[in-house]
Amino acid sequence: MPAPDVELIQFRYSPYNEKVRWALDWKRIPHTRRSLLPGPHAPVVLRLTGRTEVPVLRLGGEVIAGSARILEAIEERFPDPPLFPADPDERARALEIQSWFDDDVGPCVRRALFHVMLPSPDYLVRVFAGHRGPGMQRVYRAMLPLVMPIMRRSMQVNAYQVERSAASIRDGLDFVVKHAGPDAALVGGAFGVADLAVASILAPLADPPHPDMARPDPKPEALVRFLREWARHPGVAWVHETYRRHRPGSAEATATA
Ligand SMILES: N[C@@H](CCC(=O)N[C@@H](CS)C(=O)NCC(=O)O)C(=O)O
Repeated sequence: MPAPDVELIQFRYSPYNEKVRWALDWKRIPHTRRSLLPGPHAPVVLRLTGRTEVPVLRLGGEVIAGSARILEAIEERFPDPPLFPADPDERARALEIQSWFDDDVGPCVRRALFHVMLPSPDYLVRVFAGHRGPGMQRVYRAMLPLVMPIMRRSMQVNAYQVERSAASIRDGLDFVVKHAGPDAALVGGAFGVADLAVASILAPLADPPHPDMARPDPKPEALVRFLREWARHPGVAWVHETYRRHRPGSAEATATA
């Protein structure tokens, strides 16, 4: 059988993109990844989907946007092993948890993270453009002062919103501590879409040692402090445990720029 034509258009290290990487890797689906730079990505993605958000998955002739829709399409096309619970109530519960983390906790985690990373543009270049050559890294570094205010506005990175975000993040972490059952699973006693979604969205707080999510070292002091503060929460230990048990290595076939 020929290898399926699957391409993930993504940002490196991004939690919503991590959901899709994890699903592809967990189902051992050979795929390619095109890692775009935040900012210059906009016209490329706009042409594909009419919006600017990644992840986007090209699956054969289809272009699918949004991590939750992509996971559904992957499950439909590659049902084995199943990521979605077979029981309808458990499935509904898992999708409800995913929506909460996607729509509420995720933006708060991202806002808190960028609050500590935006003052370090050289580090942002290493995070997002570390896979590109030195010339492109210099161009991206020169462009960042133009892109950063747009990022600040779109993610609402300001003192008031950052402060409010901490409570949502804590709610998310408390939830996993309260609801993790056997095998650390949140729904139905076995690893599935809820665990994958929640662990991906919370991963920036945990910095799990997986090549797709462990941001480069050395990290700026503010980021080190941020990780140290959240590391005290037992929900962060759940993220590490879920990565350790269930996050396989990459099924990426060929790295593309
Ligand atoms: N709900 C969307 C959220 C995706 C999202 O927020 N993507 C961010 C990266 S983490 C993005 O593409 N931001 C740039 C933009 O919106 O232009 C999903 O689940 O895919």
